[in-house]
Amino acid sequence: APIPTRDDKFSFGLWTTGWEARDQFGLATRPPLQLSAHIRRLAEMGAWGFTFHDNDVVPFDATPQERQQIIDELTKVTEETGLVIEMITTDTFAHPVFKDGAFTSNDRSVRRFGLRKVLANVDLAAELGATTFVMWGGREGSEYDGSKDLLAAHQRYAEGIDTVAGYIKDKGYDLRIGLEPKPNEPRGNIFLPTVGHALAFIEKLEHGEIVGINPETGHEQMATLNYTHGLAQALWADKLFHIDLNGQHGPMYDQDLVFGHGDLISAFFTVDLLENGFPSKPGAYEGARHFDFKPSRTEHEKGQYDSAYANMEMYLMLKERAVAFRQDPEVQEALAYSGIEELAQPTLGEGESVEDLLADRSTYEDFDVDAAGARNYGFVRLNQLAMQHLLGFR
Ligand code: GLT
Ligand code: MN
Ligand code: MN
Ligand code: MN
Repeated sequence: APIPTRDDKFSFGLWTTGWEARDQFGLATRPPLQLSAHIRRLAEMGAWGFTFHDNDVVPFDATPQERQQIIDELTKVTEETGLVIEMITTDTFAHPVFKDGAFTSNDRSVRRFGLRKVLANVDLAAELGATTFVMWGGREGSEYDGSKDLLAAHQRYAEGIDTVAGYIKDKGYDLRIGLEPKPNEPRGNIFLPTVGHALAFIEKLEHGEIVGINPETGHEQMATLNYTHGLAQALWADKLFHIDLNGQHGPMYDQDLVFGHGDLISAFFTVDLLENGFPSKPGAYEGARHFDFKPSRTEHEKGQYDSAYANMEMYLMLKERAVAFRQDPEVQEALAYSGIEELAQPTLGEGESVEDLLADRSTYEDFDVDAAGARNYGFVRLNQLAMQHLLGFR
């Protein structure tokens, strides 16, 4: 199998490999990883970067001195390993103070505290050279529809994001915000549940130009949505600022499996899009290939790192398959047969007006709908060719 290198731009959240596997029903099954050793190990495995929440490294109640000490250690090991801190995020979900949210809590004093916590980490992100600031509002939501003024909640959410974005601009930081959608868990219903909701929300912001999204594979799939389509719409909107790759088996609790260990066919087409681009707009995605997974609770230290490595290996195996798929002459022929290139042709001709269209009898009055309805698109054959590549039979 292919071996990951830094050129592959793989990145891990420290909360992923480092998850101690404490869950709703059970205690942690493994001890915390030591910060520097953890980062060194990721570097040795071929990762390019890492990301973290403030409280993945600095305890919630640390004194300013303790905080600085930890950040110094982090900076030192980052320099030593040459890894990139490409993204930073803030934990606004673990502490009880955030049980009703940070930006949309009914309690105004909590919202003001939440803003302060986030702004402190925006400064840290800029200081450490991160270019993306992810905001996953896992506690922004409700269990009971009557427990919120739902209009005010959206206004407060927008106010919060705009305050952070405005601060980034005022400070001149080279930083963009990536909102991370999720439909539910931990809240019964989370605000900004899907890529589509988040994209629409951004349009209403005052500083929306530096706000985009960080879609996670499993989160879209929990909502029964197609992750690759979500990425495509975000790319079309120039809003794909970051990605969280992982694995999920359809609508159930958030599994955070290794990338490709859930819906493998979907993962194949995700990699196809990220590596090959669109047929009408080829080219690879330039951002980090960032994994947000959890080593299963059955795994101990060796299994934690084996799981991290498996994400990179899965991605590279799928990349090899996806590139071969696109280069295969028989696939190219099947793509042409399917009319995929024709989709890139504007529906109206150059300079053609609606009046021209209305006057063109061949489009309607004389159009042979039965002949057009009898067309074979060959999508199944095309997909079967993809499966042959995916399974290594071509
Ligand atoms: C938490 C969540 C992830 C988010 C992280 C960023 S926190 O682990 O489950 O999906 O990406 O805040
Ligand atoms: Mn998840
Ligand atoms: Mn995530
Ligand atoms: Mn997660």
